[in-house]
Amino acid sequence: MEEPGTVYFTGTAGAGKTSFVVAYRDWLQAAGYDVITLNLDPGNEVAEFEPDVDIREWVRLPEVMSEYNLGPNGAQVAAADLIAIKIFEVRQALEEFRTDYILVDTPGQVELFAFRESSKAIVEALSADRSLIAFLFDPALSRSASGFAALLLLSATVEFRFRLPMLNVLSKSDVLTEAQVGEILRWGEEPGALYDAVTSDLPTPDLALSAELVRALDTLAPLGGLVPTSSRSKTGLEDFYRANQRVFAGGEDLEPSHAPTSE
Ligand SMILES: Nc1nc2c(ncn2[C@@H]2O[C@H](COP(=O)(O)OP(=O)(O)O)[C@@H](O)[C@H]2O)c(=O)[nH]1
Ligand SMILES: [Mg+2]
Repeated sequence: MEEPGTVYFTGTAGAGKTSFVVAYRDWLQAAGYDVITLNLDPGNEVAEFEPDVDIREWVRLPEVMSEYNLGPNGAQVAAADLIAIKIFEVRQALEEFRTDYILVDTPGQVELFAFRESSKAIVEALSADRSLIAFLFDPALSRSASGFAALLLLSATVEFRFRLPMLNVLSKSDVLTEAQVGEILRWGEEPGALYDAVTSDLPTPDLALSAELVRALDTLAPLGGLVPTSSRSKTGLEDFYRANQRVFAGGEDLEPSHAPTSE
């Protein structure tokens, strides 16, 4: 059997990672694919999310806090390194499943995933060829041009750190109007439009900085299309799936392992 495709979900706290993992798992299952979920967030508290493999079996935030006498933030940082120590046990647990897809929910705070050396070790230990990172753009930040530009930089930072294929996702798009979604997509496609919007956003625009920033974005993050999705209204999931396939199979659609056939 082919190695499963592994999708890591990252983005700022509250961007909708856990909800997206749940919605996308359900979509893949309904489409006939085998999919399992892995929770790597030791602080995950979304009740509807029952991951198949859960890091909390090995690393629990309250226990890290009391054992090392740390507050919640310190405990998150310590936990990120403790996860790396347990990662081969996590991999063994994953290997007990035969599956097409592994969806990985990552720690709530993007910096714990993007900036800890241990995260790179985790990703290397868990998956080889067929993996990608989905970076979720929170609509609350993406609505303003400067917020969107900042997220583009963050997404580029994640790509720079992991050197894995990236898919940028506009999450919770149900909270935006169609016009807002259209504007955000345009910022992603036309750096000039983003530049104009960023500079008109700022009360005293630092034009030189903004211009350099937009140039950097243009070269760093040629955004291969931002995919608007909503876990609440279950939209964009098929588009996201197709984008996954373009990464995993070079554009070819995989046969679902037990999908109902049309005959
Ligand atoms: N309107 C709307 N809210 C969402 C959607 N996805 C998640 N949320 C809400 O956004 C908040 C954060 O979601 P969560 O999945 O926990 O984000 P995470 O911190 O990135 O894992 C929760 O209150 C969710 O109910 C969505 O597609 N639409
Ligand atoms: Mg979460």
